[in-house]
Amino acid sequence: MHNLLVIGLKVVFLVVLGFHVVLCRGGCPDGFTYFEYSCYKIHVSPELDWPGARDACAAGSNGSHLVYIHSEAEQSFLRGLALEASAGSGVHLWIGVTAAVNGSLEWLDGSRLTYTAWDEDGPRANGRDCVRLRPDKDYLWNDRFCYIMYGYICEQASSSCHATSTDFTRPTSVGMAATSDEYLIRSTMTSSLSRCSHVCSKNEDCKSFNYDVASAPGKRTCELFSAVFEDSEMEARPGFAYYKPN
Ligand SMILES: [Ca+2]
Repeated sequence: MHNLLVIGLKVVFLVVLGFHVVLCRGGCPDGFTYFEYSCYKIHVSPELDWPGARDACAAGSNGSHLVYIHSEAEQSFLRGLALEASAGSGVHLWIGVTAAVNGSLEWLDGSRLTYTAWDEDGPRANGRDCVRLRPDKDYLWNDRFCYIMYGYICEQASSSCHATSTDFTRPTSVGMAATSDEYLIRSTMTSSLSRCSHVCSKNEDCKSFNYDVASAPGKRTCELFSAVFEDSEMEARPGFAYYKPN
């Protein structure tokens, strides 16, 4: 009976361990959903005006912001997440697009809209300085007055569970097209390419790194790897450049 208890505890321990590893994959906090190196959370309530939603997201960790949508894949992922989160109730959701001083719409970080998914109306402007995903139009984009109260989507960079330097030598596998000897070991926000390169050079386990060249300066993701990826695999990552230190 005693032995059975010990075996039982070992099984529980292994299950907990396995669960932990699954949680680490993608490196998203509880309540967030991982997709292509970002973590997303939809807030259905309380509904907020656009500035309120912006501030609520910015209060989060790891460079959290109102969501930026840069591809058809990301738009499609968010549509699915919105359908799940609103469970058919059809909540409108603010995203991180607003009008600049000159009136043109841009991302919250000042970058241009390189990808858009407007509904058939938009953008209409005329004081509609903020942008929502509208459930009645398949979560396509629609510009709205910023004072209207809607739900919202926050996004932040995913990070490895082993993000501290003491844990640096413990690789965390990520769900990209990786073979068993290819690991993401750390993902962090960084200010520049040289900073990312410096961080890699200071860690003997860092064999190569990815640097996000699409985001605004100061909000770029630096991903360090413990093993070398093939260039062809890195090219599958839009907006990132792959580097191998000398
Ligand atoms: Ca994004």
